[in-house]
Order: sequence, then C-alpha cells, then structure tokens
Amino acid sequence: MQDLHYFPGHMKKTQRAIEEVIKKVDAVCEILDARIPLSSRNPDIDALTAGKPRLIVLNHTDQADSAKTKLWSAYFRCCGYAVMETAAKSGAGVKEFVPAVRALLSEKLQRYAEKGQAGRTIRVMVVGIPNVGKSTFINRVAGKIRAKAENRPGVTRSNQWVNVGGSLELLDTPGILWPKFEDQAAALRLAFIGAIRDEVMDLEELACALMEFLARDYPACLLERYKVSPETGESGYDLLCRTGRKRGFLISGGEVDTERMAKVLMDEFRSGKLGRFTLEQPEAVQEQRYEE
Ligand SMILES: Nc1nc2c(ncn2[C@@H]2O[C@H](COP(=O)(O)OP(=O)(O)OP(=O)(O)O)[C@@H](O)[C@H]2O)c(=O)[nH]1
Ligand SMILES: [Mg+2]
Repeated sequence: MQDLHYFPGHMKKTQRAIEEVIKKVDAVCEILDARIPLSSRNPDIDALTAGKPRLIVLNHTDQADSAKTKLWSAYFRCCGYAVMETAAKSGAGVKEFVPAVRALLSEKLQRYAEKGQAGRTIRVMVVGIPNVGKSTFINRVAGKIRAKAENRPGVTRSNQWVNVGGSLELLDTPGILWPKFEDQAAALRLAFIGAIRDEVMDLEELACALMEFLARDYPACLLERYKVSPETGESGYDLLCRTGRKRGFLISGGEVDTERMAKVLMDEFRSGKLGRFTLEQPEAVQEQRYEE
C-alpha cells in the first residue's frame, strides 16, 4: 500500500485554532475511538493542551470488544487521565460526562463557590481525529442537535461553541490528525475504521489488507459472515476473490468483481455487520498488571 499522508490545509488551521483557544478553556475532552485507542490519538495534543485537565472519552464502544475497552480504560487511568466509555450514536454512557467534568474541575469549582461565583461558565474543548464522533457526542450532551454530524471525516470545518446548559459550554473542533503518518500500521487501522477519506486511498488494497488482518486475528468472523475459512499463507487478494465468488459478485468472463467485494467488506466491517473489533491492545506486560 502506498504511503498515506493525510494533512489537508484545514488541519494546520485547526492546530493554530487550538493554540489560540486553549487559554480560554478549563479542560480538554479528548475523544478516542475504542477500536483503535492508540492510533486515534493525536501525539500533538499533549503539547497543544499542556497543563489543562484532561478527560479521555473512549467512544464507539458499541463497535469495540468490550473486554478490551475495559483494559484500555484501566490503561489510560493508570496514565493519570480521567476516562469515560461511550457510544455517542445511541447515547450510552454520555450522562456520565457532566459529573466527570465536575469531578475533574472540583478544586476550581470549589474556588468559584467560595468567591460566590457558583454558576460561572465552565468551558471544555472537545478534540479528536476526524469522524471519531465529536459532534455526535456534543449533541448527545446537549440533548439536541447543535452541531452537524455525518459519517465522513472532515464535516466540522471550524471551532463552534455549544452551550449545553448547566453553565457548561463545549467547543466543537474540526478533527485533527498528525501532519505525517510515521507509522504505516497505525495509518492502515485508521483507514480501516474510516477516519481517512476513502477518496485518497485504493479501496481494493485497503480491503486486501483488512482481509489479511481478519484472517490472522478474527478468522471466525469470516467463516460466520462469508462462509470462507482462511488458509495458511493465503493472500488478502485471494481471500477477497474467494469471498466475492461466494457472494456471486462476477463480471463478464466469470471473473470476480473484486472492487465490489472490497466495497462490501469495508462497509460491513465499518457498520458492525462483521462483529465488534478492537484492533489494538495495551502492551502485554501492562495488560497483566490491569488484570491483577
Ligand atoms: N456506531 C457508532 N457510531 C458513532 C458513534 N459516535 C459517532 N458515530 C457516528 O460516526 C459518524 C461521525 O460522527 P461525527 O460526530 O460527525 O464525528 P466528528 O468527530 O464530529 O467528525 P468531524 O467533524 O468530521 O471531525 C456519524 O455517522 C455518527 O453517527 C458511536 O459511538 N458508535
Ligand atoms: Mg464534527
């Protein structure tokens, strides 16, 4: 697969916008995708938001492996962050947000109360990579549609304050990704879940890579959904062909329409029809510690 570089102009603008606004916010809420908690982190966020209390939201938990989500929560708590688990699309877990922010800022709120400013506005900036669910999450917290949310990366184009009631304002921001993917495996995982615009990639190559990943880590789901059992050493392309043939996706001359099968595979993986997946886990040594 060709190197993936994804840094359209508006992402640079977002970095500048964060630098401008960070002084005005009380806390930062970083939304991650529970399916790829590491690859969906932006390494620049730590530097950009330095010193601000941080809440990590593991979103998309409805599509992730729940046992692994628990491990990731423990991992981030161990790193010193406050953590929440949500599925913003259905709203699951979102009601924990306001209490979590209040707990995170308890000292500040106490100071405000002592000064007779109990109702003073608290501002939280919501950040995360494209398509992770920032706008959906904010709409859920607000209890109504306030920010535009759609299933494609790059929907939110500029910072937008949303008053969610209870003296709380949330700042919706455009998704930001790091300027250059150093780690191609992480880039691939981002592409799998749809955080990179499909237009900039070869969907068939992506589907072959996903087939190889599924054959290695989740062969049972291929058997269950497509009645295809991966053979040792079988390439992603061969698997795509076999699956396409099983589905009857043929073009003239009896050849398999691999492009169509690629699209179906990506759609079914992303929509959850293939099951729930967590593509990354905390390092084995840490995992042991969390299980004790
Ligand atoms: N299954 C599932 N889908 C979700 C979840 N959260 C958001 N989505 C969907 O993901 C898509 C993207 O959501 P948005 O809220 O627009 O994401 P965003 O982070 O604001 O995206 P940008 O503004 O483009 O950076 C939408 O189709 C949402 O319905 C979730 O927890 N589970
Ligand atoms: Mg958005």
